[in-house]
Amino acid sequence: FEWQYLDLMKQIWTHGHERSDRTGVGTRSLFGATMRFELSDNAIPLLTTKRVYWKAAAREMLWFLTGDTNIRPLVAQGVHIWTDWPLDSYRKATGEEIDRDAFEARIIADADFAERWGDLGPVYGKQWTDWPVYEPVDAEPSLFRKRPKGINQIAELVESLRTNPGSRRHIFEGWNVAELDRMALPPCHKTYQFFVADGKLTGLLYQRSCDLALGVPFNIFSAALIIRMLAQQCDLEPGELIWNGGDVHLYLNHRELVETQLSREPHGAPRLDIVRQPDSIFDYRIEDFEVRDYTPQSHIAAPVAV
Ligand code: THF
Repeated sequence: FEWQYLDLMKQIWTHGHERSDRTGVGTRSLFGATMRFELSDNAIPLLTTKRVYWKAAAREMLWFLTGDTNIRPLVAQGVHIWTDWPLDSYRKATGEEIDRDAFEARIIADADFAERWGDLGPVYGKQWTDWPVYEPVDAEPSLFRKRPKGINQIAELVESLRTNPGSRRHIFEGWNVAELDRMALPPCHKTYQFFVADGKLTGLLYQRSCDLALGVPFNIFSAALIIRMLAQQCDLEPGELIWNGGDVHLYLNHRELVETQLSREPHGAPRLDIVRQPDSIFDYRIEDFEVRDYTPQSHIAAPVAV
């Protein structure tokens, strides 16, 4: 499976359009790409040409499912992948030259500080589990009131997979157009669709913007993980993950990572076991996931563009 990733990386590095981007770093991009990953026999798309910290990705997925949008619980678990955005807004707003560790320490130590500076706005978790709904006020039909509880797309998805597996509407969506401007970052992995056939659950992820070197290794693992969790909850076998990328890019400051990784060859076939069957899709814990046969080559560090 991993050659698809390496081939895409090579393709973009050699033929990508060089463009300046929102972050100012500069990228090479290609538009439109597909990768397919087989998930049967517990196979999991975890890259072996560099170590991928899959537990951080799994913790992030569990955090999405809680509906939380504040980085505090992530930071408390040693997951740093979302810190740079709140840190950047804090620095810009206050002018304070606080470093990342000190910022994270304050997020942990001071709940008020975390509430003020640690929130990402209505990003993934919020839209997935509590998509806002507005309804007209009876007495004044031109006024709309926000329903106390929004739509839990994940709960509804589990229900629809169980009761109407043949549906073509098994979707959850992060791209809430009306709320994009309040998000620290509009969703990259924005649409998930599912398909049931022959007792197998296949998932398709459409990702509009894909940081191939840093984000995508996490994103494909996470997407495979949610397919596995949903399959377990719905008594289905895992089928495939189909990953569709829109703007797929390599940041120009990832040259060393790209060259190192392209000089390596994949080896082994990692598996993911889910060792417990929780009562609901919202009750998974990190200890429920065990990866085996994963002997990756060394981690390759690279800076994230904010
Ligand atoms: N913005 C950019 N520029 N790239 C992204 O991948 C990205 N994301 C999320 C939101 N905005 C993004 C954040 N997800 C890492 C991994 C995932 C991220 C952000 C950063 C990262 O730095 N990974 C390193 C270190 C991991 C660690 O220390 O645990 C790595 O080597 O994998 C895509 O969803």
